[in-house]
Amino acid sequence: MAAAGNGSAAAGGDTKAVFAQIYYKLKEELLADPAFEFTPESHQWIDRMVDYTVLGGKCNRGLSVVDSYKLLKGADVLPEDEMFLACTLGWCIEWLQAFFLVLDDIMDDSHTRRGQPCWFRVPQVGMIACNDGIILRNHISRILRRHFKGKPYYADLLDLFNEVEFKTASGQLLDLITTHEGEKDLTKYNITVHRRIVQYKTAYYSFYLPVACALLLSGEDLNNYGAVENILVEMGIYFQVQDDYLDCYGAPEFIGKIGTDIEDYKCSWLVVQALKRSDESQKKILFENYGKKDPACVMKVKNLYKELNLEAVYLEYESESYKKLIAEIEAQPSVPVQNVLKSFLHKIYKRQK
Ligand code: GPP
Ligand code: MG
Ligand code: MG
Ligand code: MG
Repeated sequence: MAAAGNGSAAAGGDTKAVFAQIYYKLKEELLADPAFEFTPESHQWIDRMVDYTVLGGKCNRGLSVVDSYKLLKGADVLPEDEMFLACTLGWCIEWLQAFFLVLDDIMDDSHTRRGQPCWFRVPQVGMIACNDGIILRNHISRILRRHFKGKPYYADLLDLFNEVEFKTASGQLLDLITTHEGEKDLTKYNITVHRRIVQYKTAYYSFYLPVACALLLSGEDLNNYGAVENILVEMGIYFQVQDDYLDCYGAPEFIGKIGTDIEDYKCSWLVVQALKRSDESQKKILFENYGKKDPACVMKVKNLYKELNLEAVYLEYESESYKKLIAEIEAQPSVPVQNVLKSFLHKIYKRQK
C-alpha cells in the first residue's frame, strides 16, 4: 500500500485497508512528538495504551468520514492526499471515542469492552487510565495541528471537536446525575429525559461529527447544514436506543461488552418502555429490583421485560424510526447529501452489535 502524499489514487474498495494503514503512521508521529522527550517506558506505555484503546472497534465513525467525503464529492476514488486527510479526520474521531470509552467504563464500572477487559481493569493500569484518557484527547489536537494547521478550515475543525466534546460531556453528566446514589427515583424516568441524555452523550460525536468533518474537508460552511445536523441527531438517538437494547439482549461474545445498565440504574430506553407499560404490581418489581448489583434482581427485571414483550416494542420502534428517517432524508434538496445520510443509516439499521 502506498503512503500518502505522492498524488496517486487509492481504490474505492480499498478504503478499510488504507484507513487501517494510516493509524500506524499517526501513532508513529505521536510517538516521535518533539514536544515530549519519551523515556523508553513512557514510549512503550503510550504505544500499548493507544493500540489497546483505539483499535478493536468497528471504526464505523471513522470510516464514515471517508465514505461521506467520497459521496459529497461524487467520487469513488480519491487523490491520495485527500484520502489521507479524510482518514486522518476519521482516526481523530476514533481517538475521541477511545478517550470517551476509557473514562465511561470507569464511570459505569464496566468489565469488558471490545471483547477484552476495560483498559482500567488491566493489571497495573487502574486509575492511570484517567490520565490516559486525557492523553488520548490531547493526541487529537496534536494530530489536527500537524496535518491541518494552515488549512482555511483549521479553526472550524478545532471548534467542531471542542463543541462536540462539550456536548458529549454534558450528556454524560445528565446520564450520571440521573443515576445518582441516594436519589434513586424511577418515577423521574421517561422518554423526554432519555432523549435528552442520549442526544447529548451519543448523537453529536457519533453521527454529526463524522459528516461535519467531511463537510469541512469539502470546503462547506457548517452553518448551512442545520437540517442535516437535525437528521443526524435523530439517527444518533436511534443508535443509542439500539445500544440500550443490546445492553440487555445482545450476546456479550458478540457485542464485546457485558451490559451494566440494569445494575447501574441507567435511564435506558428499555426501562422507560417498561415503566410506561407496567401495571402497579409490575412497577413494584421494577422499583424493588432496578439498580441492584444482585444477579437475582437483574434477572427479575429481565423477566419483566420479557413479560412486557419489549423485544417486539423495540422491533416496532426500529422500523418506525427507519421509515421516519428515510422520509426526512428524501426531503433533503441535495442528492449527494441524501446519499451520505442514507449510507450512514444503512450502516446501523438492524445492527446486532
Ligand atoms: C455511551 O454511553 C456514551 C459515551 C461513551 C460517552 C461518554 C462520554 C464521556 C465524556 C466520558 P454508554 O455508557 O451506554 O456506552 P457503552 O454501552 O458502550 O458503555
Ligand atoms: Mg455510560
Ligand atoms: Mg458505558
Ligand atoms: Mg450502553
